[in-house]
Amino acid sequence: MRTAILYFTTALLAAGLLLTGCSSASKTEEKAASKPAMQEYPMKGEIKGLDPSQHVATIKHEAIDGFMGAMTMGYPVKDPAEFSKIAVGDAITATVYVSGDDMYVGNFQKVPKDGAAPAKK
Ligand SMILES: [Cu+2]
Repeated sequence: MRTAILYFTTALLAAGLLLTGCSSASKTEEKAASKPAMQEYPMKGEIKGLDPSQHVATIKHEAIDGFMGAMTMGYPVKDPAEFSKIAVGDAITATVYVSGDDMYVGNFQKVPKDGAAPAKK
């Protein structure tokens, strides 16, 4: 029982750390919209870790235009179907969904690692 509580506390702390990771970056964009509309940002990166119990994917991602710089951080993946699509080591593109303080990632697409990814024009 004690270990379960410890684990839960640890998970809460970890979640808190994850959320503070990008809060400052996202806050700067806001103020304009009083009602938090759903924003979508394209993401490109690599899956570095998966936490199936929390449905959090640690993603090393490139800079996300208008949202945050390149970094490695944990992102909640709300849709179980999306979470099951990805594995550690996958190169992916995805969409970051942001609404107010809520943020999660979905729309995962695997990218071939051979550099065969479609070039941006
Ligand atoms: Cu971040």
